[in-house]
Amino acid sequence: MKIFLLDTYISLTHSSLGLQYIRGCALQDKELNKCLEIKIQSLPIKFLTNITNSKFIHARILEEIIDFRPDIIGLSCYVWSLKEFLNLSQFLKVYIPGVKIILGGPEVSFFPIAKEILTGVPGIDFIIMGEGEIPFQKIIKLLLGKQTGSIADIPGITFRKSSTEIVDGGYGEILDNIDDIPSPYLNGTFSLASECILMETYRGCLNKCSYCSWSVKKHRRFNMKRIISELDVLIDCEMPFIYLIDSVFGPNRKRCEQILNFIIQKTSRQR
Ligand code: B12
Ligand code: SF4
Repeated sequence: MKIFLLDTYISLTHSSLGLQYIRGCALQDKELNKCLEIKIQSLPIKFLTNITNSKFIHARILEEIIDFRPDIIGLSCYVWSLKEFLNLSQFLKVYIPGVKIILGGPEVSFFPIAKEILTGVPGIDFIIMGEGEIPFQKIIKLLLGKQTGSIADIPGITFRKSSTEIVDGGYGEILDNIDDIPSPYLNGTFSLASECILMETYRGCLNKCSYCSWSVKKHRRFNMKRIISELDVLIDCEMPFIYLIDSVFGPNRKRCEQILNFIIQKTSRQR
């Protein structure tokens, strides 16, 4: 089975961390590893925004996806890309008959939006709300026939049961131990051609501000050894920007100092 995962970036070129995480977790499953080919592509958002205006740009994006002949396409939706992806999905369904389209990402992680999309956009098959690592692995297993049951048995998948009924899967299971997610920086699957690398040292936020989407995520930390190893690799390959994407930098002073001290020591040795 072939899966094409697509993300967008705004300015600096980078390879999506979310998609690398969900690919890593899917391929970690021994059964899936044997029969899955997953390609990740990140496009500048300008490409997609031009879709409606320029048939040429449109064709170039489609060509790469069509040539890959995916069975499933996963689109990573943020506030800046949802409209464009919904647009693109209509064409993908026409050019790749039978392809299943799965949406994920923060912009589709709320039920009213997920329901509106499934009601109004026939090209979309499934929406995964919240963290994607476990629900993505499970839905792929089911679609491949490697797991019995039905889509409704997998928490976290919102889908169209019939032309009039949409099932709200709510939020799916999350990993308690986020170190179980393979690091794309340590296993060499990230693109060295990127200008910017995203790095997560923990998930969620210790503060619980009611208006913020971060506050509903459970707080979990990556192991310090892993963080230091990732920094080591990224500094060695002279990554121009390492973007720390944590909700707040420094809620834990000791961890903060460990990270900063490592960066200072490592970079001063290299000068
Ligand atoms: C890096 C970043 C940026 C970068 C750009 C990134 C890029 N692609 O070019 C910069 C700094 C430019 C940026 C800008 C903005 N950003 Co920003 N940014 C982020 C940040 C810090 C990291 C994203 C990330 O990689 N996370 C790590 C991965 C692991 O998590 P994830 O992306 O959520 O992915 C998980 C799930 O969502 C899901 N998933 C994701 N994709 C898919 C796809 C499939 C198929 C599946 C199944 C699952 C799935 O599984 C993943 C693993 O669990 C997030 C906050 C955060 N920490 O997440 C905000 C965030 C994405 N940004 C946000 C916002 C609002 C903005 C701005 C609009 C802010 C502003 N007012 O200017 C601007 C955009 C400006 C514009 N021009 O449009 C919001 C988006 C909210 C939304 N509904 O989309 C976020 C969530 C922050 C927040 N909590 O408010 N941003
Ligand atoms: S990220 Fe900021 S706004 Fe959101 S819960 Fe944490 S402290 Fe509050």
